[in-house]
Formats: sequence, C-alpha cells, structure tokens
Amino acid sequence: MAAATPHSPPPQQLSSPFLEYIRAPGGLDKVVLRGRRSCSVEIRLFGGQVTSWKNDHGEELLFVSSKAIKPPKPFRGGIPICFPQFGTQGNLEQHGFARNRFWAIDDNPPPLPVNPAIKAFVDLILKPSEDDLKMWPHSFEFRLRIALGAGGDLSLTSRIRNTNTDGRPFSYTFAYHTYFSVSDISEVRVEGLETMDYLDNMKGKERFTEQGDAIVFESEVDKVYLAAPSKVAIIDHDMRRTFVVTKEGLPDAVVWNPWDKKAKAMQDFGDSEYKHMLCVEPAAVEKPITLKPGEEWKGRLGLSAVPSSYCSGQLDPLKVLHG
Ligand code: TA6
Repeated sequence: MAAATPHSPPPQQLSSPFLEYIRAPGGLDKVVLRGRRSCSVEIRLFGGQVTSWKNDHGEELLFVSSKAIKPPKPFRGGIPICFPQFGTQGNLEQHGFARNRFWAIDDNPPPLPVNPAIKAFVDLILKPSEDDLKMWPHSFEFRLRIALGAGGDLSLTSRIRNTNTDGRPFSYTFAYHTYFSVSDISEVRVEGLETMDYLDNMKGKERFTEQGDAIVFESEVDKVYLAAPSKVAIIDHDMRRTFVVTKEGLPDAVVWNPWDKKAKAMQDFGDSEYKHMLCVEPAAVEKPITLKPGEEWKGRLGLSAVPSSYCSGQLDPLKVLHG
C-alpha cells in the first residue's frame, strides 16, 4: 500500500525559476516545469508520473482520462512508469509497483551528462519500502530525471541501480507507458514499426511479423514490437501533428489502443475516449534487464511534437525518422 503522503522537499532544492512545487491534498503534490511561452510539464510525486506536457500554444499533448482516479490507484494517462515488471506475472501488481508509490525529490543525484541549455528539469528517486521488499526482495535506487527542452521537447531518463548487499543480481521488465492525445484514432498512423516482429497480446502473445506499411487503427491493438527502431513516428492527420518518439536502452515498443469494448470495461476510462488516445511505449519486455549488485541501467525516452504538412506530398514521417 502506498504511503499516505508524499515526502515534502526542503525548499532549497526547488529554487529554480523553471520549477514550481505545488502541494495538494490527497497526496496529489506535483512539480511543474515551465519552458518558453506556454510550454510546461507536470509531474505527480505519486508514481513519479508525468501527467501533462503542453506545447508553446498551451495545447495538451498527452492523454489523461476524464475518469482518472486518485491514489492509491494508478492514474490513467500521462506517462506511467512500469517497473519492476511490465504486464502481470507472479505476485506483483499489473505493471509493477513504481507507479503506485510516492517518489521523492532527489536531493543529491549523481551527475547526469545532459545539455547544459536545459534548465527546466527535476530529479526524483524511488527506493523500495519494507512492504515492497516483501513482494520483490531486491534493493534498488531508481532515479528519474524529467526535463523540458528549450524547444518544448520532453525527456525522461531512468537510472536503476542494484543496491543488493547480498550479492544477488535482479532482473526486471520496464516500460514508459506513454498515452498520446490524438484527434481521432481512425486518422492516426504509426511509422517506423513496419516489418517488425511483434508479440500479439490479443492472440496469446504469439509472434507475428508486421505488414510492410504504416500501422493504422480499426480495432483493439495490444502488441509488443521486438527490437524496434530507436525512432517511431505517430502521425495525427487531423491535427497535422507528428509525435516523434525516441528511445535508448529500451529495445521494444508496445502499441495499445483498447477500442470500444475494453474502453467500456475500464472504470477509469470514458467509453469513447479510445478515439482520442494511443499508447506507444518504449519498453524492455521480451528480454528482461539483469543487473548485478552495483550495476546501473539507463533508459531514456525522448518526445517531440512537430507539424506535419502533406501539401508537399513529402511524407514528414520519413523525414523525422531518417532525418
Ligand atoms: O500497455 C498495454 C497494456 O499492457 C494493455 O494490455 C492494458 O492492460 C494496458 O497496458 C493498461 O494497463 P493498466 O494496468 O494501466 O490498466
């Protein structure tokens, strides 16, 4: 069970003009990162979860369900962190416990080589509680840096270190369960995953090979693309917007839309909200990551939103994927 309240940070850690700590009742404390014009990112301490990413017009780029509920249940939308497992295996809750715990502001993060021009960022940290250790008997430090770039791009960098003192390695699976806001799922295409092998969660995780052109959506999709390229493009035709998803340290990519039947079955999801969202989730699913004591893994998610123009007839996705 998650602790009742977040760890309130000493004010000196939050002295940046690009960062605001907002206390809220019910464990909903959050950090707001502010960039140029109306660019911003909101992160809830509960779950270390990004719940908003706005562009310089103040438009929301991530999907959050209107029926999302409060702690201690995971929040439907934004970018939930799936750790130490993706999916449901053994006695851990679906997608692991990291998204259901209060993270703390990391007051002493080890140096992370980043672009010095990026001023709007926050470092969070999660360590296992006694209860967590009963469920998953491994000590770890999970450091998460969330950064808003000068151009409005968003990056999440996870560093997970095995701090076991008993010499035991541990293995885990992981995903940045990213919910993108789209105008109309039937007008959306995904480029970059053509011809890739995938495990189909709707067909008993059987392995298939994707067709040779862009992925379109006409029904529920729940696929884990294996050894996917480091860049994937989500083209929203109506919005004339392309999301570019880049990943490092994460071989796989999960693509999910629940469609109508499953949407109706989810309490924290509006019946027709499937039309306005798509999950593309950089992940490590097929091959768990194993760390020996003292070893650290780094996994990075990069998101940008660029205008898509079709007047030229030139497919922007090809530019953003191979440019
Ligand atoms: O990422 C796809 C998936 O594994 C789907 O199978 C579906 O369960 C989705 O995650 C949502 O999971 P959640 O536990 O957040 O309801």
